[in-house]
Amino acid sequence: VTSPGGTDPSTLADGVRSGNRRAVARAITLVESTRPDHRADALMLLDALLADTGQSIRIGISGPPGVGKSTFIESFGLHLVEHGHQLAVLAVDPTSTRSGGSVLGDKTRMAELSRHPSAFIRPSPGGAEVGGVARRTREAIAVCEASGRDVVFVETIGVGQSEVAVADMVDCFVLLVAPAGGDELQGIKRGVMELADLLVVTKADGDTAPAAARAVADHRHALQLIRPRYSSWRPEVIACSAVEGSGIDDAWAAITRFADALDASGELDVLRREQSVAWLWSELHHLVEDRVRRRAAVAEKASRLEASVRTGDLAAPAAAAALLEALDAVDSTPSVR
Ligand SMILES: Nc1nc2c(ncn2[C@@H]2O[C@H](COP(=O)(O)OP(=O)(O)OP(=O)(O)O)[C@@H](O)[C@H]2O)c(=O)[nH]1
Ligand SMILES: [Mg+2]
Repeated sequence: VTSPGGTDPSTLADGVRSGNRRAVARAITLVESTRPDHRADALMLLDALLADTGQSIRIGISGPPGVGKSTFIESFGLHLVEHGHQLAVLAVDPTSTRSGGSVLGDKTRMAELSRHPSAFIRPSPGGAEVGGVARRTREAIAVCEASGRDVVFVETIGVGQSEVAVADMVDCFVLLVAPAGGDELQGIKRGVMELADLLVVTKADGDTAPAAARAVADHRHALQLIRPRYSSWRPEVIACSAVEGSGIDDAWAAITRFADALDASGELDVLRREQSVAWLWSELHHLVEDRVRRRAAVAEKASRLEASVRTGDLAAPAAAAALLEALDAVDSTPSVR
């Protein structure tokens, strides 16, 4: 049995655990593969790595296009690796929907970080929808942790459901916001604000410094109206200039305080357990969906039912129940192949 790199899963697991970059890259390619035989290998790999996962701090980084995510990750990331951390940067966006380009397209903005031996940067796999990319990102996090990374960034563009998907797989969700307040603040969806454990106002330098200071005050005020997600942590707002390097250490200090507070209260443990259970169910959901698509007869029925649901001729729950029945029928028929 061989994986995309021509290595069997247990050898690949050894390579990952030893921190070998090529092994890590190949392991992530394996978990991202949609081929059923690769999937079997990926499950063996993940099982072999399980005992070595969970020890990193997982940080989600989100924000609207152009807010300064890539620049922040470069400067924050360099700060961390210079302080001895082993960093991984993963992205959750379907590259096709990105205006500014994927993490890979950002190599110029993350030039120094991407060359640093203590940083591992992995672009988002292209072509897939958010759900599919998020599904594999959890597994990529596990691979990175097993390879000895103690800080994992998961970057997502702040435009859709991807924030929720990312917030569901990280410990700390950092939302980057532009140096603008007042009415413009309304532009940030309340639902996204509610996910944030830390708000970072970017570009707190030069001409935009005064606006950044006002934005900090406005966001602090706005956050008071939001019910905190944890009893041990109230979301904080800081200002930061990736260009001047100011606020970068504040960001790390806030994240470590967050992690310590949640750890002490036991909420971090609860969060991760709940995330694992949610992962189980979302994976099962995907597996059933995969199965529907792979059984030609059922897939055909699925597109017909989908059309009826779309036109309003059939209710979605009825269509779903009919598909599950069709799947059962196919699966209980002895295969001719
Ligand atoms: N003055 C100033 N400009 C910044 C700062 N951070 C980013 N910028 C500028 O803002 C622009 C967008 O920065 P990016 O880091 O590419 O933003 P992004 O959020 O990654 O953008 P997308 O990948 O397109 O979503 C660039 O022109 C940066 O040079 C900062 O701290 N200060
Ligand atoms: Mg970017």
